[in-house]
Amino acid sequence: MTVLSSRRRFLGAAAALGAGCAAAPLWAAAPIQPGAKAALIVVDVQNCFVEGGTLPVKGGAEVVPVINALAPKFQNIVVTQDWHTPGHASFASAHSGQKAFSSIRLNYGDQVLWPDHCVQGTDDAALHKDLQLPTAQLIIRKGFNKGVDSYSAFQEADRKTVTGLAGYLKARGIDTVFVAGLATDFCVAWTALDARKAGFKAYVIEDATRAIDLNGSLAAAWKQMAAQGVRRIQSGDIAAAAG
Ligand code: VGL
Ligand code: ZN
Repeated sequence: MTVLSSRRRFLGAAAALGAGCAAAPLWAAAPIQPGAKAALIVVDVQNCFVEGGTLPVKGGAEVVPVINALAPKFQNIVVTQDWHTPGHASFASAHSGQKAFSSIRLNYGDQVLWPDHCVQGTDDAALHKDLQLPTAQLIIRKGFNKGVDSYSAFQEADRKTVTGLAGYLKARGIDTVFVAGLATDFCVAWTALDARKAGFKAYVIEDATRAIDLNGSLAAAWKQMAAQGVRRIQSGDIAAAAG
């Protein structure tokens, strides 16, 4: 459409409606209304990933009120927890001479090495205390195989072992996922990308995430997500709960 014809259409619509009667500006995109076939996936909003935790993400706790406000707009909510064994293969401490935030090659591919974090059953691995998701239906724990990491809520880093989440969502007739939580460039991005691979429509709600941003990982993640059809939105793009 040319600029001229779109402007004519806009002016025509404004004139037809008359001044002052439209609640939203005519040029705003229609809000997204998550229905029965949509699920909110709240990724790893755990003590380990906020200030005072073992792998704090800058501003991590700021996603909590945003996610709490989104929750009533969804009929389906899935929560994930990073849930590692002690001595997990993703921990730098499990590899002699290796430092956190470096990378090594494991049998399934490249692995970033992290500080020990989110160990099963510890307070560090618990969900953030202010997270209010009373209607959440499923908690997926991931990264519990000692030798394999799992950023994604769908599939472990060996790219073979599944968590069962795709089957669960499909069995319940869900075809669209909205991903929020921590961290944008690791567990959120891998979850959204695997959702696409499994055939779901996928949105990432940017202001409901915070990133680690290691060596340009955040920009790389957004680029990869765009290429795979993951849509980047803001929490304000989602409509209030119906009814
Ligand atoms: C995550 C690094 C290591 C995440 C989990 O939740 O994004 N990042 N484990
Ligand atoms: Zn982890």
